[in-house]
Formats: sequence, C-alpha cells, structure tokens
Amino acid sequence: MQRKLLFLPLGCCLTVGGWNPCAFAADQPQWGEAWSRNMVSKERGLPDTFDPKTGRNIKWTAKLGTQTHSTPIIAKGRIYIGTNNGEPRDPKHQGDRGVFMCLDEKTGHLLWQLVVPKRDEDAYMDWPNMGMSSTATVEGARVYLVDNRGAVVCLDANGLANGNEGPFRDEAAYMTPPSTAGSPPRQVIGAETRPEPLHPPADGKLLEPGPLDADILWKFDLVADAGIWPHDAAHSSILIHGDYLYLNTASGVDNTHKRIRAPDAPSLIVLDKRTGRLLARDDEHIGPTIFHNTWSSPSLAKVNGRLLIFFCGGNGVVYGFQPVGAPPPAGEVLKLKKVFQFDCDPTAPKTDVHKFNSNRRESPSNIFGLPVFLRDRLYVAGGGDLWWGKNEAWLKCIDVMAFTRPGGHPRPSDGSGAGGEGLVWSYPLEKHVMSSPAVKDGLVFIADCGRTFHCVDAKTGQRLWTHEIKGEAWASPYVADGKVYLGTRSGSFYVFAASRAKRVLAELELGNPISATATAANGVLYVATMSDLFAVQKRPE
Ligand SMILES: [Ca+2]
Ligand SMILES: [Ca+2]
Repeated sequence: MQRKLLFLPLGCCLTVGGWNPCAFAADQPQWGEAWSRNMVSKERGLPDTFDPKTGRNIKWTAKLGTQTHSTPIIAKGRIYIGTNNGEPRDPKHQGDRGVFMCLDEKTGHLLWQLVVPKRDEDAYMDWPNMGMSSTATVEGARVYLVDNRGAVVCLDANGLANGNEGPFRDEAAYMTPPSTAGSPPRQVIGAETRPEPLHPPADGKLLEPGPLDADILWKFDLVADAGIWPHDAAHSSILIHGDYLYLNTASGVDNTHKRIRAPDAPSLIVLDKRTGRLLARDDEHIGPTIFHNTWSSPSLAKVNGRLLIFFCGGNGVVYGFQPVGAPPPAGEVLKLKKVFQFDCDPTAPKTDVHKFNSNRRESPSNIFGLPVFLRDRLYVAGGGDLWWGKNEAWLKCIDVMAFTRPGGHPRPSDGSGAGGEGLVWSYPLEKHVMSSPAVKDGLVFIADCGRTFHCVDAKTGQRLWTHEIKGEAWASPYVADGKVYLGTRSGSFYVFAASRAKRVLAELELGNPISATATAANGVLYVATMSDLFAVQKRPE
C-alpha cells in the first residue's frame, strides 16, 4: 500500500468516504489548454450526470445575470465569468451593464464584480443585454479580459476590498453611466454614429466604488488606442506569452453590416502585460475583408523547434506569426512577422465581400472558434457566418510543418484540398459552426449550428459517429475524464463517452440556453447557462 501511494500522480487527492476519488486537481486559468487551445482537461473523477432540480451531483449553484456568453475560468480559489446585469448583485448598479463576476470557488459567493456601462451611441457597438462575452485569462493575481466597451483591462484578483491599486484609479468614473443611460439605444441602420468615450453624467455625480467592485490596474481602449470599430460584442480570450498579451481585436462591420469603417485597424495586437502598452500589430490588411467581426482568439505552439502564434482572421484565413521578441522603442509599434497563411476557403469571394450579406448560398467564410494545435496539426472550424453568410461549414486539419521547413518563407497556400499545401483533410459540418474542436486520443469532437455533434478520426478526417443534438451549439465540446461535455442553445446538456464508438451517457435539460463551454478544475465541472453557474461534483447518492 505504501508503495502504491508513492506512485500516485502529483495532485492526487486521497479522500475518505469514497467520493471525488483521485481528482487531478488543477486550476483552469485560461480557455482551453495553454496554449494549444485544445478543449481538453486532465481532471479525473467527474460525474456522468447531474440534476439541478434534485441536487444530484450539485456542489453549489450561483446566480448569474440573464445572458452569459463567456466561459468560466478557475484560478487560485476564484471563478471568473462574464455576464449581464439582469439580476443586479449590487443595488448601486441598476440597468443594462456589462458584468464580469469573481466568485468564491468553494461556495459560489460573489467576491467582486466589474460593472461597465453599455455603449449607448449605437446598439450594434455593444449589443443590448449581451453582458461581457470575453473569457478571462488569469496569471498570478492578475486577470485579463476585454470588456463590453472594447477595453482590455487588467484586474486585481483581490478586487477593491484590499485597496485600489494602480496606475488606473478612475474606477468611479468608469462604472458610472452617462445621464442618457437607461433607455436602450435604438438600432438605427445607416445612422452616422461613431464610437465615443464614456461621458460622465451631466450632474458630475459619480458612483462610489466599494469592496464589491473590481480593481482595474490598467486599461487599454481598443477603440481609442488601436482604432478598431466595435461590433456586437468582444469575444477575445487573451493569450499570455512571457510578458506579452496576444489578442484578437473584435474589429468588425458597422451597423449596416456592409461597411468596414476602420479598414486599417489591426485584427491581432500584442500588449505589454505589465503596463498595457501597445507593442505590435498585424500588417495583413485584413480590415476590408472582415465579413462580420474578428472573434477568433489566438493559440501558440512550437513547430519544428520554432514558436508560432496562430490566428484566424475575420476573412477565413489562418495566419502563423513569429512571436514578438524585444519590445520596440517608446512610441513605436512593431509589425508582426508572418510565417505563413492558409486560406480555408480559397474559392470564396475575396473582394467587395459585403455584397454577399444574407446570401445563404455564396459568401466569404469566417472563423469564430479557436485554432487548436496538436502534434504539428492545426484544427480549425469555420465557414459561412451564422447571421449573414452561406450555409456551409467545415472542420479542417492543417499540417503546419508544411510551412515551417528550414529556410521557409511566407508561403500563401490556396488550401484547395487536392494539392492545396498544408491541407490534410476537410470534413463537412452542418450549416454553421461557432465551436472550437477538442482533440483527444486520435478523435476530434466538434458540434455545429446544424444541430449535429461529430466524432471524427483525427488522422483521416473520416466521420466515426454523429449525434443529433437539440439546439445550435455555440459552446465548444470539452473533453475531461474520458467524457465529452457539451451544452446547446436549447438548454440541453450532453455527456458522451470520448470514444470511437458512440455512447451517450446523459442528456439533460437545463431549461436555459447555453453559450459557455464546460470547464473542469480541481475535481469540479462548471456548467453555465444564461442565468446560472452549476458546480458539478460526484457526490454520494
Ligand atoms: Ca486591490
Ligand atoms: Ca485601480
């Protein structure tokens, strides 16, 4: 017995009474694996099923707002999730707001929240009641995300309860809505509105920050400081490499959906994580060909001994960039060095792209999910836009080695399939896809908006099995403990065996749409619907 115990993996927990046996017990401080973005976890001992109605396998339930499009992140005893202010947790914050909650991991109790007024100049710049959609990244005591106004914020994990740290000290002004707030902005298509900074209320009276409010350490405004055009919502999930933050900018079309008003804006930027200073940006001139928005967040991996940043543009093209080395001199911004690009949809329209709006047969492609890396291969799901594009979607496997041989130069690929450089296989999905893939033991799991869940052979791209799901999948499948967890927009939650043969372990109805990807940390599975966060843990019957 003594000997056996010695060979237990690090992080194993010994429990008396038989529940939660031998959990792997680690935090999940970023979305997907760092930094392959693979939607997999090493957690063990997770339940096959749960039921909020009976309390079966429920550790606790926390109330969120009424719309939750971000994925829970767990680090150092705290849980972070973006939501809206549909259920105000602090009486001083009333009305539609972007909300980012920090909860206690043990109990689900609210520790603090970042509450940010909505943009009220144009509904299309900060969609009403969407809340904060960005999924947080945590390192040490610092929390990084993009808020609903399109500002990158670095927050103190301890909030204001332990004092206001800086350099940012304007929390009061940044949480106080302008006098015009209260009536949601009308959706005026073609209105000549521009994104504006947050105006102080006419009476100059600011809200008083308290211990339940977030402590902003620094803030970088993507609109004012990087020139982006905000659209709908920012979905950035920030990647950290050394002292640098890499993020998609969420720059998109204006309220007509037919115009790019910031054609020179970057799609991918790099900030100094210590100060928020802009260090680098892409130089790919993607702006004019962004079909809707720039929602896919970057990943990072070493290929052929060389680190690469992978990024999917709002034009359906996958880029490989060299990570930033030394920072530029003060006042200068570096251009990211491209190593390769791969067009996922080479025969799609490439010019005057917005004339294909609402064309369900022919349109450019875009990519919502994250590019997932595993063993020299990149797995990317994309296709026609859910709201504005063609009914066509695919999952592609790209051999990144093809672009990184010694002496390799930027080599555009036509990615056409037969002979397309780098394309290993392309697998057809139904209608549209928002998910990122999860790759585990030679299997790729993905779900689409045609209400199908797919298990695909990672080597060949062959379909192994599918399952008809209720509702569109906006969340990504998540593999942990030999199971695949997936929630859908109909409020259904599925547990499949992560195996070559189809086995449905559970199909639950949670009664509220799901956008969040399930997340496992420290032996607990977190499942967020629009309104509730469930901490799910194996418990004795
Ligand atoms: Ca503080
Ligand atoms: Ca502060």
